[in-house]
Amino acid sequence: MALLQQQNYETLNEASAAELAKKLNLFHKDAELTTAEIGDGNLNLVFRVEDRLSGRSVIIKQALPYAKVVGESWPLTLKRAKIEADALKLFKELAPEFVPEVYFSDETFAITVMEDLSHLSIARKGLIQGEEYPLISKHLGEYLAKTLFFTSDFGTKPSDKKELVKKFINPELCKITEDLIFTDPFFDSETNSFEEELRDEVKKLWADEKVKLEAALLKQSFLTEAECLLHGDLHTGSVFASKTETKIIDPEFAFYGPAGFDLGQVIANLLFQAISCESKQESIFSHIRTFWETFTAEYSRLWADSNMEPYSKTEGYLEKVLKKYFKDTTGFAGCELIRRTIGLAHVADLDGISDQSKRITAKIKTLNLGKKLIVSREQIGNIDELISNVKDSL
Ligand code: SR1
Ligand code: MG
Repeated sequence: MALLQQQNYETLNEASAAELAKKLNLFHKDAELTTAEIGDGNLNLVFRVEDRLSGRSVIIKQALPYAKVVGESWPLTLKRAKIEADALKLFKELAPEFVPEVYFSDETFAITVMEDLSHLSIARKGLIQGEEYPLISKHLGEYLAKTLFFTSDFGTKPSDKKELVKKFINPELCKITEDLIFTDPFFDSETNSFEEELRDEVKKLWADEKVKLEAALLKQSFLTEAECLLHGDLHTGSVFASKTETKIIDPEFAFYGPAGFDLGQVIANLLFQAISCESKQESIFSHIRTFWETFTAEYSRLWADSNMEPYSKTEGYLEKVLKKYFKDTTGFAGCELIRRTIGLAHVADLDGISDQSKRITAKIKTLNLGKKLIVSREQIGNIDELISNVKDSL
């Protein structure tokens, strides 16, 4: 369906977003619509359209043909909007309580129209402001157990999985991750961005062959291990939360990759809170423990009930798989810690520390913890050991 009777992509504005919502019959014909552009991410436009009369609202998200965070000099595929809409629809089937509903999507206009989650807060912002989300870690563990299991060769027929692998080939967004997470921070690359006070620490990283070898192996895993359909960018800015609800948004980086990548991003992004605010450390450690324990319990339940692989009952197989996921999770968490500290896209948890010397100290701790998780991932055997390694670094 070509929107607004046009065949070619055009960037929406507040007026055309409202017009589109009307054309899609998302509101009553007498609705009085107000629209605001509320996008604060790195890549897309996000419009909230609300009917003043009924209070009903929807979100219209449109991919821009470039990376908003950098500008038009960094062109970016519009195909990511289709990937995102398709991933949201699939994840909604697999974990309905944790994913917003998609009402409409259009590939030409790179548009996804979806449920408005404005009654919730972006978890990163809320956590920074001291909000507490008691169920967020349990929900994230359940969400990932379901999406990672049911898109893998354990939870879907290998022939169907191969169709999904094809559908979610996402080379341009994967390249962003390959560069910004796995490569650039480990070299003196132009995309890096960090305070001068960190230069000596960063130079140590660039010269550390041991860390670089392990980062190379993690990058190789990301490039080659098509284990399951990943969200691909599961930081706390991709999570809406309240005390009772959790919704996972923005899977435009979705592709078939190693399970530990999504798991590691969740853990690293929780860790930014522990690193930036001492008084929150115990609560964050408890979330990380709950996240991992929920993930493994739910994943094990799905394995017992729904695994189609004839080898699934073989003694020790599940344990080996979970052990591998844990090792990868630890390493990928380390990469995320490093790239959000000295790479292109930072996090407000660290950058928002207004006291310069405290901010630099926090960032040095983050870099050192990141390195440790990368190089020691074979030795860190379980979630308690991971947490005690974190504690030693803070
Ligand atoms: C150019 S995009 C930079 C970052 O923003 C996205 O949310 C991803 O995390 C990406 O790495
Ligand atoms: Mg995003």
